[in-house]
Amino acid sequence: MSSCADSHVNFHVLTLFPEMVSQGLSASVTGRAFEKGIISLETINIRDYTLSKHKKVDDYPYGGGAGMLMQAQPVYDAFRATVDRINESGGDGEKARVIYVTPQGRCFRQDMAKEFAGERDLIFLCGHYEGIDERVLEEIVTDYVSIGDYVLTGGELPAMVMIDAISRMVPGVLKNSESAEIESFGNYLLEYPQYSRPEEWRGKRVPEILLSGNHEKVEEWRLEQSLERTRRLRPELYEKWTAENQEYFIKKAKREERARRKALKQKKALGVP
Ligand code: 21W
Repeated sequence: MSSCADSHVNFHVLTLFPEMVSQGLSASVTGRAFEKGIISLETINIRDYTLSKHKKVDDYPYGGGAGMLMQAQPVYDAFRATVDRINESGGDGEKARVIYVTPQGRCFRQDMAKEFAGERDLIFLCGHYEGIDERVLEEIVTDYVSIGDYVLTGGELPAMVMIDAISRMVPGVLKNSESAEIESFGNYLLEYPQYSRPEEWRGKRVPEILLSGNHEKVEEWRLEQSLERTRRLRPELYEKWTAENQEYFIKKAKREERARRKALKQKKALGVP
């Protein structure tokens, strides 16, 4: 648990398909962050650690049933080698979180991404076939995490999804302006609609307020849009936001009350009944 200011995160991925993971993350934002050295990625091919003559890493499940299981030995030895490498690089491999990506895990969320972004080393274990021998999981895994209730063919895509989400929480990966914005909404609200040139496209105009140059009014409009969308599409997120931002509605009610009084005063002054 080291969440220091320059929190570099080293990702270590144990997998049978290392090139899938490294290639998938080499583009775009994560790719640039690897190049800049803000985060690092090491893939460990579990097959490289098999002791079997034919490089076999799977076998039949005891008790019968469909499909094959990844055996404990190659997974464990790949893990030990990773721990050793972390220790050699000045970290504490024994204390590193080991995330097993599995449909049986806790569902991955933004708060978990933020928490993992504070770690120095994260070891991801990707399963294939029907799963992994339970005994090695008991021995090495600290966190069981899923990305949602649908069935995939392996854990590589979930690991990539999590690494992507964790990476953008690491200071320096995103441009400062982008990351500040995320924090201010606490991730509870959906995004407001956005527009770029031209001002009119297929008869549809950009909302006038966005062309006004009144930054304060624009921010107010965007927040209202976000709130309205969230209330309509994700009521449970909306409830969370309102519970934590009661002062927003109090301020808004006061602002509206002031505006009402002012209008009333003006009417009276003009002698409107
Ligand atoms: C899917 C592996 C189904 C095994 C016990 C007895 C990682 C994933 C995965 C996968 C099975 C995630 C069984 C959302 C996902 C993943 C591959 C079936 C059969 N178990 N998040 N029989 N969805 N999926 N197990 O699929 O590895 S995180």
